[in-house]
Amino acid sequence: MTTDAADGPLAWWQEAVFYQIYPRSFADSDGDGVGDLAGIRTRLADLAWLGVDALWISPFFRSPMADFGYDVSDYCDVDPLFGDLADFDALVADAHGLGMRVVIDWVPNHTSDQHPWFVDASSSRDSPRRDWYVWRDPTPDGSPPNNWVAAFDLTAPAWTFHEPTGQWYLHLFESAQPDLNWDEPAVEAAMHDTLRFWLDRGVDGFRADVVHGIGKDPALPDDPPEVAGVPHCALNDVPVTHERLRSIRTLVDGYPGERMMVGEVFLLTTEAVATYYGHDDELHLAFNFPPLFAPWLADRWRACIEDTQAALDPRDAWPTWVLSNHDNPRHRTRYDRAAARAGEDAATAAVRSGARARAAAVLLLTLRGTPFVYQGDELGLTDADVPKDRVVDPGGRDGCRAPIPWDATPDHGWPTRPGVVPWLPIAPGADVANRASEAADPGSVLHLYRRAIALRHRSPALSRGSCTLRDAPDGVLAYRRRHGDEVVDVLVNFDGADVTLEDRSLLGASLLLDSGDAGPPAAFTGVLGADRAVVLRH
Ligand code: ISL
Repeated sequence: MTTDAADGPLAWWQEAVFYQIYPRSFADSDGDGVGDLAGIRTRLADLAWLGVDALWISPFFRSPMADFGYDVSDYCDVDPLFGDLADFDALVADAHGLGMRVVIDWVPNHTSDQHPWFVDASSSRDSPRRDWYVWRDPTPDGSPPNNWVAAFDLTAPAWTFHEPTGQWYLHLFESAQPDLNWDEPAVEAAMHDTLRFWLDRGVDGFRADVVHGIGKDPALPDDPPEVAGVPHCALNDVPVTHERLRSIRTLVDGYPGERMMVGEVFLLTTEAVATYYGHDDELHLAFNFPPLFAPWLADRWRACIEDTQAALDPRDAWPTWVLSNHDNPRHRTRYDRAAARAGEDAATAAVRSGARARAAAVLLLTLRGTPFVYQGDELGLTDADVPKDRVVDPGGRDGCRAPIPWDATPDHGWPTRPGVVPWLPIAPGADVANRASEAADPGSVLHLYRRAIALRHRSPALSRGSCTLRDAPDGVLAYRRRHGDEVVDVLVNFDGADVTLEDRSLLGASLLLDSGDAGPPAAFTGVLGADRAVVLRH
């Protein structure tokens, strides 16, 4: 299967490499053990050095932090924990000065229960804002209005009974995150205003949280029994959402400078995700979850690429690729855990774990579509081991949210005030796997990311060319990227043994990048090393 090369000019967000910042864990400027906006500013030069083009910053808005910022109590202000609006403006100005765009999170499906809108709505059944949220009367037997399951605790209903006013309210996530009712025009208008607020401040776009949730079937029907136990947020998929996304698209496109929206469409097939691009009139980009959850197996990745081409190409929709984010174990940890379950012993894991993570980096940065690097993956981090008494997230997602180790000092760049420790423990291996040590080592995974990003930027075939899957031996994924006369082959060996390729046409091709090597580019010998990915040019 081939995807045609893009002809006309691409938008910046199609050619960009994005970098996700989880601000609590990125860099701390004031010693309270939680990262902040001023901390991010001190590290922008490091990100420019890495070569990323755009930052997606997870929520820093006012929040009681029941879901670490995904429970917003004021969409138009910075939580004091992270700084203030002046810090944000300075951050955007500095990032722009370094040639990097800034995309911020937008959480339209739900607010915090401390948001003045919900405080008002829950004050009385007669509140003028009552219908800004989804309320239902008690059922005769006292059970919740339907069988929808909330995220995180799959035994918990997506409903909480509000004693003072005698009705249930809907929440696809925690009870502290009531769902907004987008059927109410005032809600849509108020949420549009929050977009304008940040667009006027100069953001380049938004990552829209659970954006497929902003339409609900008004009948609120039970989920079918065959998906019992699946949270409703992974199932909610109704036509009215598309209408709302078209209005949002018109608003965003109405601003100069190619503003954009990448949506988190947490649906579990690429086919369903693709519909949220509309016909170039809904989301500019959508996250595609099957590759994020795919195991490290050549045939599974081949299927992910085929499915993406089949679903997106007919719409001229531009793919995204994500290996890790703040909600899931880092890819290195996921692949290691799967290998351990399959019987990989510790000695083998010590060799293969890092090599797999490096090969995955080359895969991520050579596919057709916009790659998103999650902070710390460029250091080859694994998840932190978070002891039970330090788990703070309702979804248990603490391991991938560990603070970024900046150097080899005992506090790894997180000096804190007396009596304070960083909000989560740092991942293992930080004496070596830290920014400063890796920056000084040309063989580090950090330098591999930097080389891969630079290669992508200077190669039209990689940044915008067509992608054709090719035949390959078992355990190897092969694809050819082409733009004009430039032809680039990518080979990824998912197995722990060397493979001799029968395709002699690749012999002598110049080796542009080798995941296992820091050395100068050489010629390809025809042998693909264990757990390696290579990029070749004819
Ligand atoms: O975290 C998950 C699995 O561990 C997902 O189900 C996740 O809840 C889903 O991708 C939606 O995530 C987004 O919205 C949540 C928030 O907790 C996540 O951090 C955010 O990425 C609610 O706002």
